[in-house]
Amino acid sequence: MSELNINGSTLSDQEIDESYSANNIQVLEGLEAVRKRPAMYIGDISEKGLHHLVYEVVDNSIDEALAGFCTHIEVTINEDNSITVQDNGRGIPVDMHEKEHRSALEVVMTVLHAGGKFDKGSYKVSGGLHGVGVSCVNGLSSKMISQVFRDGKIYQQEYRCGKPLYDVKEVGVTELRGTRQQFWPDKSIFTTTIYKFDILANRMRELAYLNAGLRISLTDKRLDVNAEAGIDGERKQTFYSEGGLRDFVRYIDSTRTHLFDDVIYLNTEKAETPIEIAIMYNTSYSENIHSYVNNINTIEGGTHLMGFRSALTRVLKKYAEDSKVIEKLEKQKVEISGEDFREGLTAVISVKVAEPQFEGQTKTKLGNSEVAGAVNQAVGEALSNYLEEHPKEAKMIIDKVALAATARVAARKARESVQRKNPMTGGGLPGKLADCSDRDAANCEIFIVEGDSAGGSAKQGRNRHFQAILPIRGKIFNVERVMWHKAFEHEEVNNIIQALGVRFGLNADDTKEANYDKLRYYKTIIMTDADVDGSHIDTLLMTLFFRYMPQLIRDGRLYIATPPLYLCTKGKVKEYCYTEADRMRFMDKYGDGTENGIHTQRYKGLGEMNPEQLWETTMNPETRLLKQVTIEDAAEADYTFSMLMGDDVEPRREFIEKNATYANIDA
Ligand code: 0RA
Repeated sequence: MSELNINGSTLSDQEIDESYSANNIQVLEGLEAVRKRPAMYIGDISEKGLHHLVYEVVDNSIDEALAGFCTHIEVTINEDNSITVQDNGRGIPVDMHEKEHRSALEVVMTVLHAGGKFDKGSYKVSGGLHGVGVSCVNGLSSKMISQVFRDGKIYQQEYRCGKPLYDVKEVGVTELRGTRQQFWPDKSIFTTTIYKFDILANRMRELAYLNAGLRISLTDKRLDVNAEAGIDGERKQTFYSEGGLRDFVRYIDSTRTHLFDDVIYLNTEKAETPIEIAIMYNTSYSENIHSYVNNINTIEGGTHLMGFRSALTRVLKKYAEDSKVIEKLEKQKVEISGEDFREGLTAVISVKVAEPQFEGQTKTKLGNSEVAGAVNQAVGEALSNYLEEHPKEAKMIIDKVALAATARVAARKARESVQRKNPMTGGGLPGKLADCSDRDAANCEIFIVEGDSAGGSAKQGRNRHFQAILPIRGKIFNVERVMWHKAFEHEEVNNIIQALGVRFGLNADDTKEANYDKLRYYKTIIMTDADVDGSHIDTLLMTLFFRYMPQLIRDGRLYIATPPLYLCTKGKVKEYCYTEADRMRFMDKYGDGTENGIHTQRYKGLGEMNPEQLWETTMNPETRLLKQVTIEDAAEADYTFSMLMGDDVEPRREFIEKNATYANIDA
């Protein structure tokens, strides 16, 4: 057993345990449960769960900001991959807790769900996706140190795996005010304990937009990690937004062409529900609504979104009627549907709900029925006012709605005539598809393969029982730049959709939702060359899935195959290397420092491998490496896709320069 050094005296783990009272042991059992079933509390124990620890701790500081006492939160990734979160709030109370006979700080840190117990005045609105509180983080950390700066003093308590090492004590004086938490995620619990700057930065940016006026800084002190990202010394980014959601929609839409420059904005309270909404119209054809409840991204939507949509439709419909646009459309036998009002709309909706009921598969769907009415009313008022005061912009919106309706009806007619000629409904599969024999989708996977020749190798190399191959010709077209229905006129896109068995536009109200009831494969695997063109095709395909079949990504069914970059040979030893680092390791292991003696074959294309090699390296489930595509942050993904695929060249070039993996080897 390890020994711990506290204040110069050395205590064994056993002594630490024994120095605690009976009522403490009960608490320890609480955190033991967290350690036994971590995934139940923080979702998972992979990279995602690891980063959620930071969000839990930051959420406590956000609550203090929402209560009006904290303006600045500093998050630091330390050199040893521990995390420090420091705020300038009132500091967690340290006085004796009457019932528990110990410091309030200790209760907060060691009792599950004790987070907001002392704060009777204001309700706790944040609390993370899982809302488990900081004690959970403590339980999942091999070490944690809490410091409170209050009344000129520094108070401190330290923990191992959630167990306090000593009572809260004074350790010094300070002029600061606030709370400082440092934790070391337990290596025996998490599959990785290496933090990623970009993942934390995305969430901190989002939080800064969602909480106008709050400054959040993120510092990475790991010099080696920074050097790899091409940064000399410490890396620091500060997130601050004066305009809140107004700035957020501008950020999301920054690489799209605006229909007009205004942001339609409201910030109000209805039925004791704070509601903040920002809306922008752009010339694209997609609808992008990002909704939040208590700073949590509600990807499954819910009552707040329903209220928003119904107010938007109601107000715009009324405006279209009053301006005789509807009459004109009716003469052309075009009826407007709800979705027409949302084409080219980007919106962020943020509500704060005292007792949120989260429903749905991922518990990210708001269920509180009273919120629908509140949002409906707030949006109705604000939007009517805006349209009344801005007739020029109002006309632009209505013209766009009319165009969307006309195009949608024309597209449906075209689609119906195609369907009649070539009935898809009877299971007509694309001619290029080499299907698998198993009919149970749960067992099956489809490879979308770049190029006919690689497609040929894949067909020969595959296990035809459960692996289907669909070759596609080079670059599919960019769905980000065209009206929604245009994609269906494109042969390669149609082949993919038909092969997958996903259906569109079959709902009664002709909505854009895809229907996955007849999905034919549980895994869709994109397989392209390991070069710049291959990456481009990956991106085009991911754009298609993100914009048209996002549920497939959310369900974890989209993957990218990883063909090896090199085959390294030294005598009889052969190794496939999937990264530059793999190759360096091989060199270190087998080289004599000069690279002579070692043979390196660089695979640029899938076609350079024979069917057996392709199976062995890239397709065999036993040995292959698949990258799962995820949407951790929908707003950021929205921004990234519109930036990568949109009209603006400069941000795209910067992004590629920063993220290119192939640049150095293909140069
Ligand atoms: C409850 C009451 C008070 C402060 C806090 C909670 C508090 C909690 C956290 C967690 C991270 N940072 C925090 N800052 C403050 C203060 C009550 C009082 O001083 O009257």
